[in-house]
Amino acid sequence: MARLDFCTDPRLLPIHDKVLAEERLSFEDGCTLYDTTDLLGLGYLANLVRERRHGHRAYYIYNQHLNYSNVCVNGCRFCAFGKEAGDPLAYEMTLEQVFQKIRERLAEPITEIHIVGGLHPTLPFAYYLDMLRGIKALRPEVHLQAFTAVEIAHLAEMAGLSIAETLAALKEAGLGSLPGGGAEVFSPRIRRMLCRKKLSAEGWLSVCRTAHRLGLKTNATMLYGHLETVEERVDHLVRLREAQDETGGFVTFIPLAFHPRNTDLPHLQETTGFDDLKNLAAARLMLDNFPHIKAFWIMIGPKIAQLSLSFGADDIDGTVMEERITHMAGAQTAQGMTRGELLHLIRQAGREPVERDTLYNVIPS
Ligand code: V47
Repeated sequence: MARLDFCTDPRLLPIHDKVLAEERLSFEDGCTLYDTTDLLGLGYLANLVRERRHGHRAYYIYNQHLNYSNVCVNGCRFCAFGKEAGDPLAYEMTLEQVFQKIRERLAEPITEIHIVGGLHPTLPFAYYLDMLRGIKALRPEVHLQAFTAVEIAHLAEMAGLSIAETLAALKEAGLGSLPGGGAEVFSPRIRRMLCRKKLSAEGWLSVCRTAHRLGLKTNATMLYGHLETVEERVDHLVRLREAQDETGGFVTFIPLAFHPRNTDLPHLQETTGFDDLKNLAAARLMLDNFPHIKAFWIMIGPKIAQLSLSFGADDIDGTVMEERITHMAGAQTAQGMTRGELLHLIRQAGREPVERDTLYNVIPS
């Protein structure tokens, strides 16, 4: 067994051997990664994998988030964004308002529009198709990363189409890939407690498999820091790893830090920097078949996102510009960052900034 002099948790040593041998980590290993308090030992292991895959590169993207409506029939208890129709805080953008958001930033070198909303009870399928077509008409070169697997299942139901037919129609209208939201934690116990009406884990994975089969890449997320156990976190990662073995269609994994304000769980504490880094590092080590691990700075703050570039993450997301889901739940981060701010964070961490598009093609500077 190799020695790591700074490692204070001997349980990490056999895992270190596996990492060096590029051997897959087990469910039990995953539990150890979450259980340890040896953050530096854990980070060292995750950084071995991160640098093996990506060297010193740290990716960022010039993107724009668009949350077209928060009207939602699901009523998830962890969510402060979704509102019932008629709620004073409910909103929905007309297509003209959506297009105006895009027009306002036409002068900026945006390569991705990231679109997520609630499960709206009445908006017709044509609204979504026309949204994609209209944005493409304004910005033909942009990649549309739109609608989580949960929204896709809802649209299919509204349109009376199969998942494959729904995705094919959206792709035809300009859809480029799916964001990773809606996965939450796959555990049926958590879904029963927190998001009873939401698409099941099997349903979420099935939409992703169908998307992959149609040539659409997707991301994956895990919402952590609420009522989930360590075992439920590891189970979530293992199930994603198995799905990725089958299709290879996942691009990035993004752990999402729970924000409690204005939710049904306001008594819960915010996640800590320690747990944020642990989640990124454990994901890098467990998800050996995921190309990228993203630190979403909006949720964990720019400073932890910067540190995470040495704890497994190779991507820091991007400019974002306007975000509602986390900010309605009390996020104190800014609404967006400039390219200059992103470059500063990455360079100060000793990494080499690389601008990418959604599918990680490098954008020459
Ligand atoms: O699915 C909801 C989460 C997700 C809260 O694919 C919350 O690159 C924290 O999926 N506190 C939507 N999180 C956002 C999302 C996403 C974000 C960034 C990048 C990508 C990507 C995807 O936000 C939801 C849910 O899991 N969420 N409420 C909350 N209170």
